[in-house]
Formats: sequence, C-alpha cells, structure tokens
Amino acid sequence: MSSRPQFPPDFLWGAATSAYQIEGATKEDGRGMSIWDTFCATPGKVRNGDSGAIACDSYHRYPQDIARMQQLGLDAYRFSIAWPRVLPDGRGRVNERGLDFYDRLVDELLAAGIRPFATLYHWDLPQALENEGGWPERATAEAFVEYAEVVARRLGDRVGHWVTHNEPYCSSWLGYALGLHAPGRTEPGTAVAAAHHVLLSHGLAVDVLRRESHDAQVGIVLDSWPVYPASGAPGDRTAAWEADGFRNRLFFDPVFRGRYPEDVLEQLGTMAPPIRAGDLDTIAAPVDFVGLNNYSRTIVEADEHGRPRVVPANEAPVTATGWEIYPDGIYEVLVRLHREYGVRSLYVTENGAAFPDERGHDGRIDDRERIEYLAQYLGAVSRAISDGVPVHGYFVWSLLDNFEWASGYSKRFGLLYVDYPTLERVPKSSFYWYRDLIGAGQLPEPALSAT
Ligand code: GCO
Repeated sequence: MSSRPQFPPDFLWGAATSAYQIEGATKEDGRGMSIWDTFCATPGKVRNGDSGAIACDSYHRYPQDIARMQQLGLDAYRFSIAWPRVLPDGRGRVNERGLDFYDRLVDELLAAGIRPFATLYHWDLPQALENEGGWPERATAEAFVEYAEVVARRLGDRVGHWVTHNEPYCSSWLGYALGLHAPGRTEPGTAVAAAHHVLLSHGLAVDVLRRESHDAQVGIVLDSWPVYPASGAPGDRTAAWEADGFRNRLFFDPVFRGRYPEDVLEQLGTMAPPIRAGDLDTIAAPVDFVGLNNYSRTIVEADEHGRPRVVPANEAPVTATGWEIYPDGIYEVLVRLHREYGVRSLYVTENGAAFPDERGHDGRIDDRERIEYLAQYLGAVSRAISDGVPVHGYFVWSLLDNFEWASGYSKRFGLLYVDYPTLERVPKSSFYWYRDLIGAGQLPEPALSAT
C-alpha cells in the first residue's frame, strides 16, 4: 500500500478559471460593460492600471486551452459565464453572440471528454445593474433569476454541474464594504444588504437551474478560511469567533441552516440584512454539492477594544500573495462543512498558489514551490476523505496565469505560464506534475515530474 496520499478512482480532477480573468474581448460580439471594466478604468484601483480587456484572450484561444486540458487529463473544467456577455443591460435584451460563445465552449469541452462546471456569477455584474444600485438592491437578485433562466435554457441540456455564485463574501464584502474589489464602495450597511441579495439570488436560481437543466447538479462555491485566535487568551478566542462569524458563518448558516447567526445579527444591529418573509427558506434551498475555495487561514487577536485584528503570519512560509501556507486549514474547513453543517457532497473548487514564476534560460519554468504547496494541500484533502468527508473532486486554481483582480497580472497562479506580450502558454513543472498526479490517482514522487 503506497504511503503517498490516495484518491478515490472516481475522483474528479479539474482546473478553474473565471470569465473576467481570462476571456478578454470585453468589447466584442455585443458584450456589455461590467463593474470590473469600470473599476479597472478608475485610476488607482488596480495595480499597474491593468484590466481584463485582453487578459489571456481565451475568448479566442479557448481551443488551445482545451487541448492543454486534454494533455493534463482533466475530468472537468470550472469556468464562469460573463453575465454582461449574455445580457448586456443586465436583463431584457439577450445577446445571442454571447450565448453562442458559451455554446461553443461547452461543446468543445464535451468533445474533449471534459465535464463543464459552469459558474453563473464570478463577480462581473453588468454595469447597468450597478447603475440601478447593484447587489444592495433586491431587484438585482430578480435580474439574476432572469439571467440564470436565459443561460440554463441554452446550455442546460449539456452542463451537468452549475454553480450559482462564486464566493458571496468577496462579491459583497470586498466590493461594497472594503472597496477593494468592484464596484469599490465602502458602505458596510449596503454590503450586508448585498450579501443578503446575493444569497437570495442563489436560492432563487437553484429552482430555475433545476427546472431548465433537468439532470444537472446545482451548488454554490463558498470561500472559507478558518479563523484561529493568536493565543488561548479569552479575548483572542472571542475575537476569533466574531471574525469567523463575518467571514464564514454569515454565509454558512443561511445557506445550510436557513438562518443568520444570532451573534452576527447582534453585532450588525441596525445594519441587519433586509430580510423579507420567505427569504431564508429560499436561501436555504437544498443544493446537490458545495464548492470550497481555500488557500490559507486567518489568525486574529483582540485589539484594544476587543475587536478582531488580523495578525500577519510572521514566521510562517507564505506565497507571493502573502498568504500563509497552512494545509491543515483546508482539512479543518472540509471537516467542518461536513460534520457541523451536514454537507454531503463537496468539491474543492479552488486551491492554488502564486509564486514569482520566471522562465529559465532553457525556457522552462521550474515552479517547485507550487508543486510543494499543491502536494501539501492535496495531502490534507486526502486526509479529509480518509476521515469520511465526501470530497468528490479538486480544481486547481488556476489552469493558466490570469488577471488577479486588484493585483492585476502581478500574481501568477497558473499551471500554464502566460507570456502576456505574446499570450503564449508555457507549461510549468507543476503542469506536468499535475498531469502525472491525475494519471496515477495519487501524488507523484516529488522529483518525478519535470516534463
Ligand atoms: C478567489 C477567486 C479567484 C482568485 C483566486 C486567487 O477565490 O478570490 O475565486 O478569482 O483569482 O482565488 O485569489
């Protein structure tokens, strides 16, 4: 029996991307503006003034990307659909050329033997809807239902796994409270309303997707980083629990229990979510699977007022984004979702690492640190499976280097290096390592994969 971490024979191996981060062609074939187009055009918001205008040009180069997926031996590919490509005004007029693109993408994936995992919303809200208030407005949840219907009617016969939302925490909190993501607003009260309407739109869309895509599985992708107290002191432990409330339980509890956590509601006071009768039952619509995005953990201490303050991971090994490499964190969250929240089908829908990848004189990119990171995290996922957690697949973030939101193109997460001036894709050592892992169904010996 090999000592190397094993995975079930039917385990799905995948890679993940998102529309705005890879497609480019933001003004092509009738696509409308998104809040990220606007955010990138606002000076000072994105590093180096980068934008997704070209990105990896996957709108045109997706056939070569699919060929690389086949070379990896992927079972599945997680991508997102750009709402403004399908409904340029957010609702109403359908842009058939936008739908045609995803039609072609899905057909080419299926022809390559790769299952499409389609995410409806990966942060690129049509600007027209933001102009009417964005996610803090309930009408945006209603527009999302219209969007889900249009997409599922066209693709529902071929897409077997739908994700309603990617990371409601980021869509709402980073975009409307911290202003770090589009639309760049810093209004905590509206961020709570945004979170509620994102979750509401999830619940509403579940029924639509089930109706229009009969045999498909429907889920949601939640990003969760476990929160640890900096010490065993009561103040730090209380601060960690409070931080966990906003980061994790504010989303876990409504989706899996049909209620918001009482302690968070108390903290919110008058900024409580704008709940209407029936909303929480809608949000808690049973899902077929849950996607977990995890990269690291958060450590907090109590500040002078007893409130949570993030403690940097000083001595610990970190990736290029400054995130601590802490594989036990993904194990903790997988176990929590299953044992505490009763989740019966899980996929790791994002896990990966940015490192300062450089091409050597021989043209190769020897990203051993990324291989080590992936091996450690996959070991933790394998341990969770051995401990009874129903993890059915793993999607590495990401297939290729891409637009890393406010960090622009400064952070590389891909198994494929993208030479941005030419958009040439170059396999890194981790590409071959992941290929061998998929082929063997277990972690390769570290030194084995190089080409
Ligand atoms: C996220 C997003 C991805 C990111 C990736 C690296 O989880 O933040 O889903 O779009 O690019 O996680 O930060």
